[in-house]
Amino acid sequence: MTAVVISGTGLYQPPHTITNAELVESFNAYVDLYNAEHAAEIEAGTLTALTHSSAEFIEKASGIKQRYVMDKDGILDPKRMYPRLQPRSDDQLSILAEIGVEAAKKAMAAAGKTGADIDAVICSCSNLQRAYPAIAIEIQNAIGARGYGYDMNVACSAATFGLEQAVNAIKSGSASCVLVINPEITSGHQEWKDRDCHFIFGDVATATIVERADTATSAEQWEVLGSKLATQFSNNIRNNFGYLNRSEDSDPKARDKTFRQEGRKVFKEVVPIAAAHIESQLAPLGLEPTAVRRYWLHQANLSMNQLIVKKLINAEVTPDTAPLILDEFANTSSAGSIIAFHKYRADLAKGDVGVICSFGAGYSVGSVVVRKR
Ligand code: CO8
Repeated sequence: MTAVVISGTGLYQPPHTITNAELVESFNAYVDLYNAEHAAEIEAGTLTALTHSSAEFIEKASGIKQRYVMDKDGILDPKRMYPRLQPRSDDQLSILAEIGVEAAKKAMAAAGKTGADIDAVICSCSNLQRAYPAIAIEIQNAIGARGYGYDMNVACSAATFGLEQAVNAIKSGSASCVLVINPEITSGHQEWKDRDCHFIFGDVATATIVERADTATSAEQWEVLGSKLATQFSNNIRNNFGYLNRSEDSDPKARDKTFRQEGRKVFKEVVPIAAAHIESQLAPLGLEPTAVRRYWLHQANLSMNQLIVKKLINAEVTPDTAPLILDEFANTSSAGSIIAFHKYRADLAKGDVGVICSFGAGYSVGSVVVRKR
C-alpha cells in the first residue's frame, strides 16, 4: 500500500484582532441600545430585557482571550454587529479563495511544491461563500494546480474529513499530491448579538499538503498511520441558512440562519464521543493513548479538550500533551486542530506519534494518526 505523508502546512492569519474586553464593550452597548429602544415592551413584560456579557465569563467558560477577524469595525458597531465585507466582481478572486490561497502558498513552500505539483484541491470548511463554482476550483486555478478540485463541509470536522479524502485519493491512485484547505470566515455566520455564543468564533485559513511518501522532499514529514471518521445526528449545533430560504419566504437575517447551539449539551455529549473515538482508532494500530506524544485537538473549549485527553491518558493534561491555540484564535471551526498541528509540532522527535482530532456539528468526529519520519 502507498505510504502517505503530510509534508507541509500553512496558516493565514486575518489582519484584525478583537479582545474579549473590546467585544464585550460593543456587545453591552448593543444591549443598552436594544433595551432603550424596547423600553415600553420590557416595562409591559411582553419582551425580556437583554443582559450584559462579561469578559471574565468568556475566558473562564471557554479559555478564549481574543480572536482574529477579517473586518473589525462592522462586528464592533453596536448598530450592525456583523462584518462589513466589500462585494467583489465575478472576475476577482473571492475572499474565501483569497485567504485559502494565502494559506496554500505557505503550505506549498513548506512542502517544497509548486502549483504544478498538485493534482487535487479539496476546500473543506464550515461555511462556503457560494454554491458554485467550487471555491476549490477557483483556488486550483489561482495556484496553477492540475487535476480536480471540490468543496466539502463537515463543520468543525471538515479538516480531518478532508484529510481522509486526500489520503484515500492518493491510496486509490486518483491523485498523488493533494492540497487540503480550510478557509474559515466564521464571523459571517457567527451570531454576534447572542450573549451565549457571541464570543466563540474567529476567522483564519489553514492548508495542508498530503502526498505520496515517495515524492515528498520536505525536511519534515508526517506519515499518516490511519484516519477514522464518524457522525451521529444532533440538532444541538445548527444553522438553517441555505438555498431554499428564498423559496420559504423566510427572513435571511432571522436568528436560525446563523450559528446556534446548546453549548452545555454539546460539551457533555461530545467529550465522551471524541475520547472513545480516538481510543477505538488507536487500539487496532496497537497504540495505547499514553503512547501518543501529542494531541492536536479541535479548539472549541479549553476544559473540553482537557477532559477528552484526561479520559484517554488518565493524568493531568499539560499544553505539551494537548497544545492550546484557542486563547489566541478562538474557535476557528475546522482550522483549529490544524493550527495546533502547524504551530506545535517542531519539537517532536523522529518516531513520535500524534493525533489530529476534530469534533463538532453533525455531530461529527474525525481523527488522523501521524508519525514523524
Ligand atoms: N457573559 C456572561 N454570562 C454569560 C454569558 C456571557 N457572554 N453567556 C452565558 N452566560 C451565563 C448564562 O446565562 C448562565 O447563567 P445562569 O447560570 O445564571 O443560568 C451561565 O453563564 C452559564 O451559561 P452556559 O451554561 O451557557 O455556559 P457554559 O459554562 O456551558 O459555557 C460555552 C458556554 C463556552 C459555549 C460552553 O458550553 C462550550 O464551549 N460548549 C461546547 C461548545 C462546542 O464545542 N461547540 C462546538 C461548536 S462549533 C462547530 O461544530 C462548528 C460549527 C460551524 C461553525 C460556524 C461558524 C459561525
